[in-house]
Order: sequence, then structure tokens, then C-alpha cells
Amino acid sequence: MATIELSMLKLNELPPAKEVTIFDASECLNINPIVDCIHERGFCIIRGLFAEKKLNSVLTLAEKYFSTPAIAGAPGYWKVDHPKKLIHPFTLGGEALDLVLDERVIDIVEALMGGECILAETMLKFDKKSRYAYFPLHSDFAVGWSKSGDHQSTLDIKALKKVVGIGGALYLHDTVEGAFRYCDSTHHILSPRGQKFHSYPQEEQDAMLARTICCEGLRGDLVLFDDRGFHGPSQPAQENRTVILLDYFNVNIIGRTQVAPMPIWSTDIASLTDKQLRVAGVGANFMVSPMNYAHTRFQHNKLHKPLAWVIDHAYLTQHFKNLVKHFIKRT
Ligand SMILES: O=C(O)CCC(=O)C(=O)O
Ligand SMILES: [Fe+2]
Repeated sequence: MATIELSMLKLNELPPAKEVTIFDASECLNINPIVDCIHERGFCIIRGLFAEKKLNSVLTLAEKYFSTPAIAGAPGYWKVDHPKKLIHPFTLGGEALDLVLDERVIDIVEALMGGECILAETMLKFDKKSRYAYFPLHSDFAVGWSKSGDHQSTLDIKALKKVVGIGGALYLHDTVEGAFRYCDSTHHILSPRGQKFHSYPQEEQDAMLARTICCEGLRGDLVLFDDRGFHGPSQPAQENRTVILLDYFNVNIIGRTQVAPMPIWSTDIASLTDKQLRVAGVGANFMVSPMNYAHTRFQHNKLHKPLAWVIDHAYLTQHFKNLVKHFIKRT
């Protein structure tokens, strides 16, 4: 089969895997070597981009949100499965937006794409330590990729040969367990058997596993990666981890389209630059409505209905007190 030969040939032809390259941006940020490295190997770590104080205050606020689910408008996290808790970073406001819409990062992403990008998705994610792997290796794009049944794919092999999307993982604490992994240089193979790692024959899986590099890092490290390559968190993991995930689309390929619209506080909008507003998706299209977005999956959980009933009756005592007062007044 032509596809088998093609992918095996390419896997065997790739340069040998090596440790992740770390670029130190604390003194000065030189974009070109970062762009070259991601073009060549698909990933790198950028260290020292963000001030410790900013990271601390975002993490402190995140921990408050992670302490309770978002119920009936009360602040908290979104729940989609057992091991994870999710928060949209924009809802933390202020400094969280500085991290997610950093203009230096946008410049790197746009240099990689050779044109404008848009923030397609972002998520502040808490991954619970786990004895089993729940997020296997995968690539984010393959020919025919689409985000939902309603979204028509335009991704053909010609488009896939360009940098379609760039992903980011920003560590909010030093991270070893659960660190991001990337199969070195696999963005060159263009996912010939789709996005799922397990769709590949054992021999190819082994070849990819042999090139899997674990991006252990420090608080504030940003892993940037070409998300056509195979990647995922190291799992099982013996510790919890908190990370901000970023995903930028290439506007020239996908259009000014986000996966789903993003919530931004009115009070934050005024402090964003034109570039940040553009990348945040002001006036953009979207693929999935906020009602159907994967991160709102709890609406389909079997506990959703009974909990909704409880919440609907949460102010019953107050209601009966008011009724009693009302009848006493009338008599
Ligand atoms: O949680 C992770 O480290 C991986 C996230 C991921 O696969 C992605 O953002 O595309
Ligand atoms: Fe991914």
C-alpha cells in the first residue's frame, strides 16, 4: 500500500531524535532560531518569557477557580471527564490575558506561519494524577480534519504541507510528571493514517515512540509545537499538573475562524492592542457554537438533570419565607 510505504519511509528518513532545545528569552528573545527549530523538529521550549509575579498571581487565582465547579453562575471550573478540570483563561481576566495574548509569542507564531494567526482555542487545564493514560498521543491535523459535524473541512494535502496550526503548553509550575511529549520531527509525515496514534501499525507506532521527547520544564516555560506532529502529555502521571494550552490557526489556511467563540470581560478589552484583539478573535467566525462546545459536555452527564433540579430549588426556603410574609401582610 502506497500510504504505508510513504509513512514508513518518512519515519525512517527523519533525522535522529534529540533532547528538546531550550531557548532562554529572559535577557533577549531571538525569534529566528526558534522559528528554524520548530520548522525543523516541530517543537521547542522558550524559557523566561514571563515574570514570576504574573505567573504566581494567575496560578493563585486559578487555584480558587479550580476549588469548585462553576454552578449556576458561581465562579469555578468546567468538568468534562473524571481526570480534568478546565477554565477558560480569559475568564480569569487581567494578567491571564497578558500570558495568553503575549505579542512576542504571536510574532513567533506568525513568523512560523508566514502570515496572520488567530487563537483558535485556549484552556487552563488541571490534569489529575492518574494510574492510567487518558490522553494518548495524537496529531491535531490530518487530511479531511474537521472540528465537528457542522464544520466542513477544507484541509487537503496541499494545505497540510504548510504550518496549519501551532500549539502551546505554558507550565504554571515546574513540570516533570505529566510534561508535554512530542515525537521529534513527526510533523513532516503529515499524519498519513489520521490523527490517532493507535491507527498506525505497531512498527510505525514503535518508530514514533522511539522519537518521543519529554519536555520536562520549569514554571513559566512555554512549549511551542507544530501540531501536525504527534504529541500529548506524559501519562500515567504520579502528580497533578496545571497548564495553559494554546492553539493558533493559520488564517491563510483556515480563515479567521476560531473553534468556538471566547468569553472576554468587557473590562479587559480596552487594554488589548490591535494585534491582541485580532488574535483574540474579535469579529471572527467560529466552527462550533458555545452551546455545543466540547468543554460544555457536562450538560450531557446523567447528573446534570438532578443537579439542575436541586439548583432550581436552591432558594426554596427564602421563597417560602416570602410567601408566609406575603400572607401575613394580607390578613
Ligand atoms: O495536555 C497536553 O499536554 C497536550 C495538549 C494537546 O494535545 C493540545 O493542546 O493539542
Ligand atoms: Fe493536541
